[in-house]
Amino acid sequence: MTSLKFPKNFVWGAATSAYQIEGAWNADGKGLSIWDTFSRKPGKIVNNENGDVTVDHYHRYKDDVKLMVDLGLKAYRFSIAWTRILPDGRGKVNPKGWAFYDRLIDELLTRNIEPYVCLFHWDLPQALQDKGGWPNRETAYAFADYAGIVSDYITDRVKVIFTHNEPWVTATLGYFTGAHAPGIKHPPAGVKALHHLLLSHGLAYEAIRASAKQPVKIGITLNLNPMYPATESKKDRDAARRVDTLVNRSVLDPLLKGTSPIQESALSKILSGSVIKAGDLEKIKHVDLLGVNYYSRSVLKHEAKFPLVSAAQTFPEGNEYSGMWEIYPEGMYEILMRIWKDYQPSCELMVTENGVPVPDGLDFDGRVRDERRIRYLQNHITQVHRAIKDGVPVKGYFHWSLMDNFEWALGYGPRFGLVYVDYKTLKRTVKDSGRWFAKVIQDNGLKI
Ligand code: GCO
Repeated sequence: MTSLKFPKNFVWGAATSAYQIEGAWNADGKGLSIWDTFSRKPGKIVNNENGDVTVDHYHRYKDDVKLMVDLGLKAYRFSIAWTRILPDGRGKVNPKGWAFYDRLIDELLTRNIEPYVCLFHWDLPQALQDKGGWPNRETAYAFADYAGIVSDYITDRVKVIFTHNEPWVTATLGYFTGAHAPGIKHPPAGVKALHHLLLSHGLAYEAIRASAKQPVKIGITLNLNPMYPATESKKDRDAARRVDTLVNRSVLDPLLKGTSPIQESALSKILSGSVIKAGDLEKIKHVDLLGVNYYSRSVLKHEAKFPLVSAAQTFPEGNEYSGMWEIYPEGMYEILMRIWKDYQPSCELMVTENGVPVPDGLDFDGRVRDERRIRYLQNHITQVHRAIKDGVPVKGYFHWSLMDNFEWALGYGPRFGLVYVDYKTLKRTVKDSGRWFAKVIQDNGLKI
């Protein structure tokens, strides 16, 4: 047995997002978001489920913070629903909506859990979508205003703010493939959305800096996915490289280097003119803390029938898969090393999401024996440790998710939590993986 120790003050946490856990979709003056609207359209979500109630965190937040205490979490990453603060995206603040986050932040701090606040986890105000949503450049300015308002409220107590969670997913699934809200299938809209999301990060960075009451770290969280060729052929290697540009470099380059790979990629062909205006890239390149969400890798082969990328994903036999993705722990190490080597970032790095869906259930004795998740965590956390040992100063690790919740278009099927939720009674039960993770936190390390 080897004992792996993590650096002193390593931040162990868990993550959630507003629409996935809060429920209370129209409580206390909250406005409609694109997920409220989208989930009402028949056929968009598995079983036509929605987040109206989900796990009712809005009313049960005190109990949920107690669960975080039981797990020994040092930090909790959650998102603010824009429509609770500004029901129409702009204009007057809704004091009752703000009061919820005010209470939550106080509760966390009383319990010595550091709040890591994310401003946007996909729930755009419907009123802004009605004006064009993220493909409309104006939305970036609305976001910056909202960021400044929230920063003014929370920075007396909050020290870390993420602007966005996975802008690539917001843009691509929301506007390019339409699998997520607002369900638009228009590739040029997806490309524009991504640029405006990144621009909004830069504008929000300035707005937060201007209104913050103390020095705060301003970050962004990215879904990063190492791309591998299915074979060593030049065609497959080129296919993997193209997809890497679209998924990883399209966000990393602007944020960490101030350049954009869009012009050199196939995406430029579908745009008439450039969406990137003079000065934009300069604005985007400000990050104090880069959050890496790592779940899986993709294996790609050349496939001419897909026009933009000429690539298709393959699922090699013999590899391990969960209900959603391949399980590939080494990818965690590889993505962290790659960021470190290719970009030499001056910002801090953290893993802000990592986890696996497991079809968990309560055993007759009331326990949830989710050995597969324990194994997943053990293998991935080991890879984080390996990256630290090899010189990447990773500052923290957040598990996705604190508790089972609404998994977007997949509804309540996939369970990602350390805490099991019975969706009928909303009773919470800490899973075996939760106890295992609590021990890792307590020991600041693990034995393998
Ligand atoms: C994401 C989101 C989460 C998901 C999780 C599992 O990374 O897609 O941040 O909201 O629920 O990743 O798919």
